[in-house]
Amino acid sequence: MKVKIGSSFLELAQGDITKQNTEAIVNAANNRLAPGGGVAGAIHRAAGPELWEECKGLGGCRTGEAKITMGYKLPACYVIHTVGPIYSGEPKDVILLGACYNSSLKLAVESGIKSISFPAISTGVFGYPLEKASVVALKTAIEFLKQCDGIDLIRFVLYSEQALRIHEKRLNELVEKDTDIELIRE
Ligand code: AR6
Repeated sequence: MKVKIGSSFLELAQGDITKQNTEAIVNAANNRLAPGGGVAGAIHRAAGPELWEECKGLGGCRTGEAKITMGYKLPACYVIHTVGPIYSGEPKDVILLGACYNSSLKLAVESGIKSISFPAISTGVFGYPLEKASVVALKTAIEFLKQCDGIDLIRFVLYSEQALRIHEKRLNELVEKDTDIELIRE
């Protein structure tokens, strides 16, 4: 599914984030920026050991913030590492998850990156329910594209078909409510 917001595109795809050819991919990292399980493990394996070598020198990353590295053996030139909240059910979850998307996109623009792929941050090991996280992710990305024209493409890469369906449902709801979002039929 693909939509247009101003002159930028936002799309949803099912797949593996390590295979994406956008200029940057986003890593759902931990505070140490160490290789872990899930997306982080897959990204570090595909990028090779140099990625961890570079991460070691960055002094970690606070929850909701973002850091950038090279992509090494990945098809993407850059990895933007952001640390999602561990789901608590409190209002701060929404603020911190939104901050992850915002700080990653801001860092991308500052770095001259025009296309970026995101996984569903915090929805694995960190336990954020997909239904709730998808609303925060999509609304934050759409709001960013409306306010800033530095990014041409945001791709959400969902690992499972169920995660893709949830995001499609949410995005369809947003398209219906907001005339600034144009559905692209391919
Ligand atoms: N491509 C795209 N999505 C994926 C992939 C992949 N290759 N692999 C898993 N997912 P998680 P978190 C989905 O746990 O919840 C790590 O150990 C997965 O199905 O990777 O933010 C870190 O080091 C889920 O929907 O990230 C941290 O300690 C989503 O990606 C911690 O886990 C996020 O799952 C971060 O936890």
